[in-house]
Amino acid sequence: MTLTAHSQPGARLPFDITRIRRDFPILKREVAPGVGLVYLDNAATSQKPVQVIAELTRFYRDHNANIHRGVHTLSVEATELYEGARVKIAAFIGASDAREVIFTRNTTESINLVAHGWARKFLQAGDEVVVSEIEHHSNIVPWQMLRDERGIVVKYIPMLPDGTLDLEVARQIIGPKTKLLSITAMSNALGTIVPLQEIIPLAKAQGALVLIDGAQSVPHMAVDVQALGVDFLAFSGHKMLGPTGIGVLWGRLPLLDSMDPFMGGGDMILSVTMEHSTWADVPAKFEAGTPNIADAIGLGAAVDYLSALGMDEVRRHEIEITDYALRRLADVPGVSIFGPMDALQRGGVVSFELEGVHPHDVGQLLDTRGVAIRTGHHCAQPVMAALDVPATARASFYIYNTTAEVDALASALEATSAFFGVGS
Ligand code: 7TS
Repeated sequence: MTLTAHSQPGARLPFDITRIRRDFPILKREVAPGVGLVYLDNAATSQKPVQVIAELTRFYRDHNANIHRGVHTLSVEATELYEGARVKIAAFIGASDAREVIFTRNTTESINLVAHGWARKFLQAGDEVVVSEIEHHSNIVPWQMLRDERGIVVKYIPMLPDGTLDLEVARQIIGPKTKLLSITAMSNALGTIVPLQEIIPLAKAQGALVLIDGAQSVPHMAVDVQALGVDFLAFSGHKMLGPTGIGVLWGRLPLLDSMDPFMGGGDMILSVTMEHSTWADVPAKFEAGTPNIADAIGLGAAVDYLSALGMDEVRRHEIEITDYALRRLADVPGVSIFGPMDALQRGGVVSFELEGVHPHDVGQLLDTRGVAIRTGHHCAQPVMAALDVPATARASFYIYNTTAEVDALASALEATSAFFGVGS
């Protein structure tokens, strides 16, 4: 298929998508002879631009050394690059102090770090952690584990049939026993954007802390931790053009100072005797062992790339392409779309089912036409239970996706529908 920026007459995407696509060599590959790739699985992981790939290569080729421990030139350079990435990431999310940025492996590890370092230390039996029904498993399971270990109570803000949250119930369950509201900014399974500005004050009014799972928001829209007034933000580098194996936990400095380390070892101590040890200051306290130096630096390059585009432009592009996809897919016979139908209420994620065809079959048939989507429960089984489906098919968009690719998805679905005789 020929990829043009705009297949629809009059549809104008706000930035130069042809130029953006040139930065992602993988988008030119074929998945089979003559079958071009249409990559619509960005909620799982994004592709990487040449700028990020080059930064990784440059690091290993010219600067590779361990950090924080050598006086030699390479070690000093590697340390400067690693700490420089921390500063870039802090600015990207509006943090006032780069020490508030802790490098982890991913969102999952960031949330677990709060569960271990903060909740385990400060929560007691009967204390309540409020999450929602639309969370990714990584923001459910750590709290259930702590419930089983410590007797805390996990409460859920329920999902309404349209995939939005029931704010009436939120008002009832967030109360004086709530110590933490841990909530996603955007559902990975349905795309629902959670109205944080309405929910955060409910927790703050009770003196509770707020953790935002930003795995799906930080890559796709401007996120400012000061403006949000939250306490923790967790996100993954690999969903925002960065490498795999690098993530971030941002937390308010006094809170991070008060927390216990998650892991003990090198680089996180101030002093060690045979009797006891004392901890280094934040962020080193939470970065035991040799960290993922190269990938942190790669994430810094990804943040440079996104900042140059402008996160408001990124969001505008995704609203446009999601709006187009919602309208285009609604016209395909047998397709039902889950989640809010307003592109302003959802990120670039469209979850759907094709009547009478298992989502895995949909995914496989689409793959024969080069269209990569995810099928399954999306690590959000409570959402599937609420929808009363075993799985959905999910297309998810990013900065390099075009309306032509949405057309490719729609025609592949039409072919699938015809193949299975849907509606006949
Ligand atoms: N939270 C949300 C909202 C997510 O979408 C994901 C990953 C995670 C947490 C966990 O991120 P990780 O980097 O620690 O794995 N979501 C998906 C997805 O939708 N398909 O694959 C991974």
